[in-house]
Amino acid sequence: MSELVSLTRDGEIGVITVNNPPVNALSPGVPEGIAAAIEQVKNDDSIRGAVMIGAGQTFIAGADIKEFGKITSGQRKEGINFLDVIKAIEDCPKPTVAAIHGTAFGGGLEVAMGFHYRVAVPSAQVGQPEVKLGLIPGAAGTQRLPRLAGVAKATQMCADGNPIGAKEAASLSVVDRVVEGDLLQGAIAFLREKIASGEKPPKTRERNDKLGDEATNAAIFEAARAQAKKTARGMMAPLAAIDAVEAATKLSFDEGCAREAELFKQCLFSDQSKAMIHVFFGEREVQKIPDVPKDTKLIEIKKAAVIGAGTMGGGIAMNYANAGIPVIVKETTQEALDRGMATIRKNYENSVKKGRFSQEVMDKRLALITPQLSYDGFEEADIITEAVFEGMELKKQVFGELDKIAKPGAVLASNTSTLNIDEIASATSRPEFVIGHHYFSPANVMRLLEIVRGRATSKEVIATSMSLSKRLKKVGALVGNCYGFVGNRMLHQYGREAQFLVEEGAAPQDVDGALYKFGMAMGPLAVGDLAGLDVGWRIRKEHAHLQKPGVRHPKVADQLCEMGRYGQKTGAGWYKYDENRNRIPDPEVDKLIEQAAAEQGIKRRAITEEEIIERTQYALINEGAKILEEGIALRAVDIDIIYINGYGYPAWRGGPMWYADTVGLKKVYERVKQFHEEHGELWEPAPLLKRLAEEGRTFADFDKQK
Ligand code: 3H9
Repeated sequence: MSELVSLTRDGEIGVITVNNPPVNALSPGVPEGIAAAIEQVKNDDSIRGAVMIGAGQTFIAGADIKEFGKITSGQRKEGINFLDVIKAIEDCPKPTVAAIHGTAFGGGLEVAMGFHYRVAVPSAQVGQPEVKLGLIPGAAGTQRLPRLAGVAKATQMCADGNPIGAKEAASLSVVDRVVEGDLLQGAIAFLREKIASGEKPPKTRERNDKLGDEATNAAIFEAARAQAKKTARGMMAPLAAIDAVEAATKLSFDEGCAREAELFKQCLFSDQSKAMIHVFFGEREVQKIPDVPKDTKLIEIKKAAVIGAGTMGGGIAMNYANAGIPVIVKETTQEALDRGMATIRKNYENSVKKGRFSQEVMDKRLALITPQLSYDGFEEADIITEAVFEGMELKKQVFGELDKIAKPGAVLASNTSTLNIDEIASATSRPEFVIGHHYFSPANVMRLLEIVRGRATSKEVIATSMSLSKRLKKVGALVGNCYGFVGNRMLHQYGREAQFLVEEGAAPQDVDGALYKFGMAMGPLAVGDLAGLDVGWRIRKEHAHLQKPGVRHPKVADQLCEMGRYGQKTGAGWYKYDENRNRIPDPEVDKLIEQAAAEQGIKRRAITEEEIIERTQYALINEGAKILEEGIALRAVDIDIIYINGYGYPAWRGGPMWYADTVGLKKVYERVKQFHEEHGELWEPAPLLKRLAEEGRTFADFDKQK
């Protein structure tokens, strides 16, 4: 045994404790320790059975994810094999119980399923989340889970990766008993009952009664594949997971395990898995701010207020209510307030209809939102978020008013998506309390919160914002202050190239289609129509004075707006929309595009999908490299996390900077140089991109060496 796993006694019961903080991952030493403990239980005549429990906050949260990178990079020679350990647990002649609290995820659940019985506290969760890392269960999870939960549920759990709670696990026989009160004592009591009953310890791998019949299973797998192709478009792991569960229904247990191992290996060595593991660690890395220590004092957020009940303001208020924080929403007219509250109510009603939560939960959340026209109660708010129209004068006016009303020490956040946070802060006497909280539409759904640090923003306000983002179930990413910050500054380049490509010869549906195929949730022109083309138009007009003369800029979007074509909300934009909001290519737009091209002397030509991807992606990457070098983003991975959580970038590509690494920075830089020659100064190569390319390095290296 090792320090990571101990065996103690409670009378005639052996208690195996796994102690590998923070999440008891199956790092080297843990499986070996469990095997040794089981061996001792087997050989010690005074022990009649064993319970295994996790020390600290959880049972086993899975394999140690850090080990996968070591295997694929060749640093670790042998693969990971837990199968023999799990079989040894299952073959133990004395009954064994896994006592689960926190999470039994991935390899954790696979180990637990090797035990003869499982008990869990009500708050415990069990699941096979491997697909979220681009993997499939690799320690017989796809073989044992269907034997406990049945084929349909196991297929779903392995393919979508979502966990289930203890109660549901018990109803599916994944867990044998839900234990109220002390888990260890409950598990020991359960084990003693089993010992007294004389029941032969059941082996999961021998339980074939839930493996179903061929016809029913075929329908389950077909439906699951169709679902995976829709909800996990472009991803190979969910389909591989379904194949592996299917193998459980068609092959012997050992043959099924061999098939699972084969599929696991394919996934492990794929670019997709490497990308998704990068994203997993990235989401945790972004929470770390080098100059803001972990123990920075936080401002307690008990009450919130939001200015503006429009699309953004309403969504932001819902975030607070969802987190149980009372929130005031202020508007300037009763009509706007009523409209905003009606939208909030409708959103909640839809969630209840879809079964996401109960009517009671909805009522509670709605009751936490106080709509009003005045600033009454703002003096008690610990945080006030401004979500008015994107215009500097208006924002400064609002912050001037807030400065007079807000209590000392309150966080004053602006939901600006582009504007200078220092200038907004200058309207107050307390710039250290001013920060950007840039939410993404719909604000109650999108996970990203771009947190914009002003010159004077205090560390307490930054730490509070980062911690708040977790409470609001968001991924908070700290960025520096510049026009458009990280996300929109890059988006500007991406959108620009999409529009140039259209002027140069691609149809809007060609550009959107190629990027959708690449994996983006939606193409950029379709996104423009969805978000409202007038938003960008208003911003462009406000910044018209910054436009350099002689530099090309896209023409068509402005012309669409001048024609009143704002996108979906007006029934037309880059596309026409039918009553069901289906996109339809519009010959009128084609004409407009041809005209714009002619006016600029552009000879339209056939444009390949490859060029569409390169022009749009490399525009993102080149700007990303500039942002990185300027320190606007702390790390390349921060940019990736921002793009995945705020801009519909496919997680399986790892984000734009990771994607650049997979293409190879040398190739990206060469193309950027060519585009620079062909298209001029907008393609000025980022010095960092040039340097890394010439040194044969990657953005991931750059992060490591920071
Ligand atoms: C697998 O099991 C494959 C098998 O089929 C077998 C194949 C042969 N490994 O998230 P947190 C770190 S695949 C290594 O902030 P929370 C994490 O990086 C695995 N490290 O806490 C962080 O480190 P740091 C299947 C891990 O309370 C710290 O722990 N399992 C692992 O919000 C705290 O994490 C999964 O996919 C790990 N497995 O959430 C589960 N897990 O402090 C992945 C966490 O340095 N994990 N860390 O930044 C989770 O979902 C969440 O971490 C969990 C806790 C819900 C457990």
